[in-house]
Amino acid sequence: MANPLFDKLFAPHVGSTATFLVLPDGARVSYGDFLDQTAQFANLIKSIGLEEGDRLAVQIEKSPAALAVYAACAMTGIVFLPLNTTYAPAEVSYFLSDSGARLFICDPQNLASLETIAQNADAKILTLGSKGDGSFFDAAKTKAKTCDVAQRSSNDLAALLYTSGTTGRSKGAMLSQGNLLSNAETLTELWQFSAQDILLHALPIFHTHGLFVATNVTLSAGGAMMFLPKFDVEKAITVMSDCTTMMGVPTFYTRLLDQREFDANLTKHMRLFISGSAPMLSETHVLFEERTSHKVLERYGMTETNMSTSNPFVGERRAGSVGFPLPSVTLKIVDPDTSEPVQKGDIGVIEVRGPNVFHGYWNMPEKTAEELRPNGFFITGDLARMDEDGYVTIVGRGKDLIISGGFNIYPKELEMILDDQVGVLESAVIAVPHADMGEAALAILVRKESGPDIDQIKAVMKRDVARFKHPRDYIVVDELPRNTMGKVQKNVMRETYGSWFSSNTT
Ligand code: MLC
Ligand code: AMP
Repeated sequence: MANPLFDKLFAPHVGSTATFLVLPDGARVSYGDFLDQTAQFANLIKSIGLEEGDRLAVQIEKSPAALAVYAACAMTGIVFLPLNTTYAPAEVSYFLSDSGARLFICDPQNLASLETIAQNADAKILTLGSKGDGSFFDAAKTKAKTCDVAQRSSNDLAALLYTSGTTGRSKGAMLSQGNLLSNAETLTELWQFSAQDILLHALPIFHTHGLFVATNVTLSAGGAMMFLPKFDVEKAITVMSDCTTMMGVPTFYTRLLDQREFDANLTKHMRLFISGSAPMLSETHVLFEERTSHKVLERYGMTETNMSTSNPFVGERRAGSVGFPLPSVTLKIVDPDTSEPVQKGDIGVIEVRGPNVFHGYWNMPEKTAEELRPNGFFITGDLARMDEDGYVTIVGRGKDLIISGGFNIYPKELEMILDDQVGVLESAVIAVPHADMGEAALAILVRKESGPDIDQIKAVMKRDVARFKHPRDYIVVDELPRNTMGKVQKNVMRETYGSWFSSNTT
C-alpha cells in the first residue's frame, strides 16, 4: 500500500458530502471540504520544502483546520508533533530543538513570544488561528485542492508525541503509521463504531486520547464528531442529544454527574460512553449507571502504546477494571525484579507487545532500551493484576507520575525547578486525591535557614511551566521523611497529606 494511514483513514472520504465535524454553532464541515483543505495544507507544506520524515510541530487551538494539519502530515509523510497549548515558551523551546522540527505553526497571538525560540531552533514559524486566520492559513488558500499522497510504509513514523519522564526530561515517543492504524481499526470494530455515530469530542487534540483514539476511530468508521473546543459541562449537556457516543477522562464524567439535568432521559439515545487516560473510581461507575442506566466502558492506554486493553462492548463491563488485552495485543503482568510473569491474581507491572507499541524514544536509544525490551515488550510502569477470567485491574503506578484531569505531571520535572529556588534545600512533589481532577500536585519544600518565598516560586512556575502542572499548594517543612537507607518516602507523605485538598479548597 502506498500510504497505509492516509489510504485507510482519509482517502476513502475524498469528495464525500457526509458530515465529518459538527461545530458548536451547528455549522458542519463535510469530509470532502475537510480533505480539500488538507490537500491545500499538504501542498503548502511541500512548497516550504519539508520532506518525508521531517517534523512539523504545532501549538494551536483546537479547530477543524488544526485537525487538517494532522491529515496533511499523513498525506505528505511528515511527522506530526502536536504540543499542549498551555506549554510555556521555555517548554516549547525544548521540544523544537529536541525534535529538530523544520516547521512550527503557532497561534497568531503567540507569535511574538515564540518567534525567537523558533529561530533559535532553526524552525520556520507560521501561524494558524482557530478562526481560520494566520499566515499558514492565508498561504494555503491559493494552493490546489488535490495533492499526491506520499509513499509510506507501516513502519514509517507518523507522529512524535512528547511524554515526560521520571528523569524530568521529556521524551519523544515515535509512533508509526502502523501503530496508529492498527489501533484505530481494532477499536472501531471492538466498540462497533459506524458511519451513523456522532462522537461528542471535547478532548484536546494534542494527546493520544483526543487525536488518535477519538479522531482515528471516527475516520475509520466514517462517522462524525461534535467538535467542541474544550470540555464545558453545560455545552456538553446541550449538545448531547445530537450525539451517539462520548469519549472522556474521568473528570468529564464526574463533572457531568454534578449536573442535576444529566440523567437517563438526556442520555437515552446515547449508545456508548468511554473513559480512559486516568483511573475512574468504582463509585463513579456505579453512580453513572444509577443515574443514566449506561455502563461506562473503561479502557487503558498510554502515549507509547496507544490503547492496550478495553472492557468489552458486548459482555460484562466491570467497574474498576480496564478489561481485556485488545485483540493482537499481548499483555503480561510481571514481577519487576525478575521480569517473570506473576501468578493470576497477583500484582505486578504491565508489559505489552503488539502492533500498537511505539518504535522507541526520539534520539534516546538508552531510554528506549530501558523501557522497550529487545523481544518487543514495553514496560508500562503501571501496577496491575489479572483475574482468573482475564480482566485486568490497575492498582497503582510503579512510576513517579501524577495524573491530574487526564494530564500527566512528572514530579521530577517540578522538583528540579523547586530545588533551584532561593530558600529551598530540597523538595518533593506528590499526588494527592482531588475531587475534580482525580489527583493534584502538592509541593513539599524543605526550608533553608531563610526559608522560601512562595510568591516568587509561583512567579517562576507561571513563567516557565504550563499551568496544569503547577502544584496546587505548597507546604514548607524542616525535613522530608526518609527510610533507614536515606531514601525519601513519598508514600509516607501521601498518607500524611492525603486529605489536603479535601480540607483545603485549591
Ligand atoms: C486545567 N487546569 C488543570 C487541568 N486542566 N490543572 C490541573 N490538571 C488539569 N488537567 C488548570 C486551568 O489552567 C485552570 O487554571 C485551573 O486548572 C482550573 O481550570 P478548569 O477550568 O477547572 O479546567 P478546564 O479548563 O475545565 O480543564 C479541565 C479538563 C482538562 C479536565 C477539562 O484538563 C482536560 O480536557 N483534560 C483532558 C486531558 C486529556 O485529554 N488527556 C489524555 C492524555 S492521553 P487557572 O489558573 O485558570 O485557575 C493518555 C493516554 C490514554 O493519557 O490512555 O488516553
Ligand atoms: P500518558 O503517558 O499521558 O499516555 O498516560 C498514560 C498513563 O495513564 C498510563 O500509564 C496509566 O498510568 C494511565 N491510564 C490510562 N488509562 C487508564 C485507566 N483507564 N485507568 C488507570 N490509569 C490509566
